[in-house]
Amino acid sequence: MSRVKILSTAGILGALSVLLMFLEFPIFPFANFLKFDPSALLIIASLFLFDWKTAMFSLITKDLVFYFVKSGDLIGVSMDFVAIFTFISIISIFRLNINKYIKYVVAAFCVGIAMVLMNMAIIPIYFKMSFSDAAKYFGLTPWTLIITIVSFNLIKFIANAILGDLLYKRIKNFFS
Ligand code: RBF
Repeated sequence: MSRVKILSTAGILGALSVLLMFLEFPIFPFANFLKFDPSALLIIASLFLFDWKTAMFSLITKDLVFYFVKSGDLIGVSMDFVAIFTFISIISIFRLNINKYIKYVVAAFCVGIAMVLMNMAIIPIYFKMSFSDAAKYFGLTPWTLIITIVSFNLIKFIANAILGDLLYKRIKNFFS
């Protein structure tokens, strides 16, 4: 496939994923700033169909368009961006020959750890209170908030990777 065709397909996948982002809902009602949406499945399909660079192009398109049409929440969109960037980067560097589902779980767990650190840095800016005060505000302790963030990212990325993989298998012949 030519470079132009790949880039336009990547842009279309990014634009379609904006629509899926509108389906966002909180998995844990007590931490409603963590919103699940199935849009990462198209970015993951873009990675499997093409490569890391092309998937990054879909991801930048998705979060840029979503920021302008829906959210206006730069921090929220950036957190989604960093989480998906980390996931697709880990999946593309992962060269171990293990079961793909184990790969998804390991990568999703690593994203969970990275996003705990990101949340520790961002929550004081976003909610204007310390991480432990924010935990208290949500009716949690700092540890249960950390477990919530890891669980959220595990669910978000395992679900999106399985769906992205299924979609990839259905459409890959179309692109070869
Ligand atoms: N998205 C993730 O995929 N993982 C996260 O750990 C995560 N943490 C967030 C923390 C804050 C304070 C905010 C505002 C958003 C976070 N998001 C995270 C993004 C969120 O789930 C949602 O996709 C965006 O807010 C776009 O509506």
